[in-house]
Amino acid sequence: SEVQIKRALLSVSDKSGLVELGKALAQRGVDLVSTGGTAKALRDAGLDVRDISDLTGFPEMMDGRVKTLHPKVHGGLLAVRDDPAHAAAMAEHDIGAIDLVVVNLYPFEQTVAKGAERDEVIENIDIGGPSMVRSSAKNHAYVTIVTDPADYDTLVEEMSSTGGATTLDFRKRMAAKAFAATAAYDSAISQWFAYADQGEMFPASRAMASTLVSTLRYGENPHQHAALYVPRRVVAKGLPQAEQVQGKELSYNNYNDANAALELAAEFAGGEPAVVIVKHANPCGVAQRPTLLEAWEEALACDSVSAFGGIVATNVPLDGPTAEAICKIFTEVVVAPGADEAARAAFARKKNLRLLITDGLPDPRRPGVTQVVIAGGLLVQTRDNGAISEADLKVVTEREPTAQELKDCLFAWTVARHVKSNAIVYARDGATAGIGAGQMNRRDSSRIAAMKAAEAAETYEWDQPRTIGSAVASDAFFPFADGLLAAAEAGATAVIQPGGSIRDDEVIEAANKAGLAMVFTGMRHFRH
Ligand code: 93A
Repeated sequence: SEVQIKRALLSVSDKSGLVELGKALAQRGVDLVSTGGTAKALRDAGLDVRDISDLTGFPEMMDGRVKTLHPKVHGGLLAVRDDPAHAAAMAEHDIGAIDLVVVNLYPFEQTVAKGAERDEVIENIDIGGPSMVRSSAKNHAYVTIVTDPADYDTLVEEMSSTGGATTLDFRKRMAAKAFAATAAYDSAISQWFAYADQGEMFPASRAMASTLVSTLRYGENPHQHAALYVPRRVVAKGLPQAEQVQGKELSYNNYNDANAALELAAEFAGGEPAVVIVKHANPCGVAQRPTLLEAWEEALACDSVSAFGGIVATNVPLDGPTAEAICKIFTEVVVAPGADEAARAAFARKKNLRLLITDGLPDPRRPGVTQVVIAGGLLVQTRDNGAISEADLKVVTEREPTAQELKDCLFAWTVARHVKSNAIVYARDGATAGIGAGQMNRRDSSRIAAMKAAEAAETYEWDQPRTIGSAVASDAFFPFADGLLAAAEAGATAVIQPGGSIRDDEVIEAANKAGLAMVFTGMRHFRH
């Protein structure tokens, strides 16, 4: 099963390692044949090489589009040498066998990545190269295909140990790698065709091609298997890049929840200290205050029952007093862009608490894609990185929101986009007062949020729930007035929502009657 290498066809865009390989082959007396640029590189290094036009009897033409697409090439690659009929065809048409093919392709992905114009991208779709790769890989019983410069050394070693041949085992391995390379190449091309007009999606979805970081003990449930991957191109640093200072290994659910907390904390990057407490991927308390300790206490007060066993993220480095306070309740994970000595010392007493220090905060507005596997398919979409500013808000009620109401509206809105739909978030003075998540109708979410606020008032012995005088955010429009009225009943005085329901008029009228101030964002933030 060893095949002696007598003739090699070299045609490479990435010319690294080419000359060394050429020399090694020449030393073994291999007949070298090459395409234009590759032949020139070999000749410049003083090697004897034949032009492909010599072999085909045709010049390289049409700007190089047709160089190696010729029966003299593909006959030499595809012939079953032990088959008398194939051997006869070779003889009849004067086709010489090619034993080794060294090819790497036009740099399609690199051309896209550098932002080239459409014509240049199209020109970098390699046709002749993949054809040779596939012909040789198919016929690996006789032909050796090498597509990766990293394998040149192995090839030379293989030939040294066999007296200038390759083994079937080696050819098989290289063929498998070759088909993987052409498959990846074509998939990059097909994605570009699908997304070329959507700019950001192509590089982001290519970035999803991932590398394994570690397997996890189990998935969402103990009978499920799980692993953590990172994309080949990291767009935003997050948990996989964080330093775990202490605590047990993170579980699948820990990663999922801690990420939800981190992504929401990141919304407050550069602002006053903020604390996010997450349970089951939903925030159960969020607050922003002049000090981190105050922010923690306010966030905790929103739903101290749910905060038990929660995940905490902050937008600023942790300090000692905050760490001491967090340690008072059972916390699974704490994520922050830093922690001072006092904070680290406080957490060190809680052996099981997982403390993660991130390298900054991920940009919430970064491009990217999310994906969901469905039966028989894969749903891919761009990230929900849309954002509104105060200028985009449209006041739709008779009463304008006060400056404080507007501030609370925007805070509630920021939190709401991180809450599973249907999302209702009450906020007052930069802290959530009640969060209703994941209900199948908006009215139930409203009620749950108000109920949480009432429970908090009871726990903390406040005279009234913090929904009184709050702003309420809804991730999607109120389809009926009832959800809005439930919020008014709970004491909200301002409302922020996308608007766009066919019953907007009814909803606005109800808001006016209840004396509410309401703003429309024009942007929906479903999170299912
Ligand atoms: O333009 S092609 O699709 N048509 C061809 O016939 C062909 N033959 C080789 N591209 C072709 N190639 C590619 O040219 C190879 O895959 C390689 O990437 C490149 C090497 O060209 P040169 O030797 O001129 O640098």
